[in-house]
Amino acid sequence: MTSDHSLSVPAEPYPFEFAPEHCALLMIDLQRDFLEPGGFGEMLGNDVSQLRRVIEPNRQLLAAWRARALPVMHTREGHRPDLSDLPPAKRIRGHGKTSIGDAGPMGRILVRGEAGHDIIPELYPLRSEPVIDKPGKGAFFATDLHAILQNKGITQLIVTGVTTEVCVNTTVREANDRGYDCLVPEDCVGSYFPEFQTMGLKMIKAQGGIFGWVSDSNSILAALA
Ligand code: C5J
Repeated sequence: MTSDHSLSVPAEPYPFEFAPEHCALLMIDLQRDFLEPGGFGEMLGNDVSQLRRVIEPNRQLLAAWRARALPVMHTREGHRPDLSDLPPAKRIRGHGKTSIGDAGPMGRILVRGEAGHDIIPELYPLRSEPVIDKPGKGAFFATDLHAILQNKGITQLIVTGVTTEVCVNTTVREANDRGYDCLVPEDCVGSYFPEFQTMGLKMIKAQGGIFGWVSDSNSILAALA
């Protein structure tokens, strides 16, 4: 796709107008430890089915972006194996028995290079798709994401992934402050907690779209068709 034509997606609080070639699909933290049965998320007592329902709509959106050679980026939350980029406050937060860097069911928890830290096979990045390793919840903090987006002329983002109220919301807020328009398809983002899913989406679209827009994958796919 080479022209700068604009498409319109029905969304809340009002339609999202976007130019596909300037709009990246940004997939947040679709990592094995968060989504897979037997991973760290489930070990903590979370119901991973609440997150796994996002896999199929994300797969369809990813296929559509790839089919049109549009920009796709992925993020992973995690830390260096020596934990030198892990703030002590983050390590001890929650006073759990197991914390970041400890041995978990799929390797050391949230450590780069470990099996659980990697992206689920269903949505695995292509070699051509940048993977942003982020130490925080937001994808812009201590990463080169902003530079990569600027270099590619990207001004709009479709933000998907997990979890809605934590890394998705933080990233949307960071992106909004940097001047990006963000659209969040509600079926492509997930939370272990249904009430946070609802409120996380409401917070984005409230007050005239204070952080962005909310829609769904079918509406985006229909606009692209
Ligand atoms: C993400 C988290 N990815 N909930 N992390 O949301 O700690």
